[in-house]
Amino acid sequence: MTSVTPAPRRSPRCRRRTRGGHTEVVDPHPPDEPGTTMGPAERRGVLRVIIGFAVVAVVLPVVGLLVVLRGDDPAPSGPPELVVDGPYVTAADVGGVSALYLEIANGGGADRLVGVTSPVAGQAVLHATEARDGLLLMVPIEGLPVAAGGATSLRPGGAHVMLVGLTVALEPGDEVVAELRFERAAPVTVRAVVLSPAEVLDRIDAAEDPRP
Ligand SMILES: [Cu+2]
Repeated sequence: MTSVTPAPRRSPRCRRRTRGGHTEVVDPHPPDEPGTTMGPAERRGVLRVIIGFAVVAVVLPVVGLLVVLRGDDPAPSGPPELVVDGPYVTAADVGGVSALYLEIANGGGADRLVGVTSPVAGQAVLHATEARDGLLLMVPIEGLPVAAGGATSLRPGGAHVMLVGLTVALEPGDEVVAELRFERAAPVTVRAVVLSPAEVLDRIDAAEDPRP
């Protein structure tokens, strides 16, 4: 009798791979995973990829939409929230002219400095400084914007409040009261210290070269 030994059956999905010069058969069906071509680790890997794509496909457009709706640097709206800091004036003789400098920070909506009064001056005028033909000229301005979420500086060489017709001499160390009026915010009363010309120069140097 001739016995025929049947060839070992092999799953149709078996693959061959060559490793180190010999060929081995790889059965993609683990015994406990009938009908699937992936083991638990592979499935977790695929799931991670799918979840990753879902995050990219869903989350990124939502974030992008929020950025578009809010803008890159969203400015606060609503009422202005002003904080006036560091007010000072220059020393001057009675009848003379002085300048008021300060910083206005705004944590709220846009506003505008529209006027200043002070009991030590016959008139307080908002001035800007402009360069014309190589000269720095002071120019009266109607108002000074204080941007939403921004800050406005009144400083030597820039915008300032000109105190004209001083009713008293302003001596270094004295204090001058002034009231700032805004388009939207309530008036702000400041107490500005009188600085000598040398002290003003020190302030300018400190502002240009801030050190802790
Ligand atoms: Cu001026």
